[in-house]
Amino acid sequence: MLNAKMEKALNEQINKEIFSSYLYLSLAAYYETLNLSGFAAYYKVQANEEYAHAMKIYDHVHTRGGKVELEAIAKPQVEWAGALDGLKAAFEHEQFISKSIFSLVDLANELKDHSTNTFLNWFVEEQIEEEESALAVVTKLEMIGESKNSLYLFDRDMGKRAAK
Ligand code: OFO
Repeated sequence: MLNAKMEKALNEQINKEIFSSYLYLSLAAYYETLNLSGFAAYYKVQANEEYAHAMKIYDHVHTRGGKVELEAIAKPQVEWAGALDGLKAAFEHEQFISKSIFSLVDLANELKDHSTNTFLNWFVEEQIEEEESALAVVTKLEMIGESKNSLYLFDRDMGKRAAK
């Protein structure tokens, strides 16, 4: 049975993951306006992954006899200062999500909730990957600088991202 504190914190994380999905869909829509369809496709895939993260937690709450209570999802940012700014914002957001996952692990430790602790291992690993890939695309776009040809090729590569 889930401790009430853990249940509340997991519900909050469901909200954060769905917000992440919403944020990345908003970022995808922004890249459509820049005619960067590969970037847009990349963040549409990311948006679906975030929804899947929320559903993993949703399932865990039910498996442990808890109750899922959905809250309102905040409006995400809709404009960025350019292609690079959007990628940097995504990296910052992933760092924020990592901190949130680490707090959940701390809470699971404090409550001696071993099953949630084990469940969260997947998220800890996932955040390493999420931060790494978010930073990798920032670094690549910084290397490209003002080169339109390279941006064209990078956009094409971004569009090749497949769902996990
Ligand atoms: Fe759910 O990992 Fe990104 O936010």
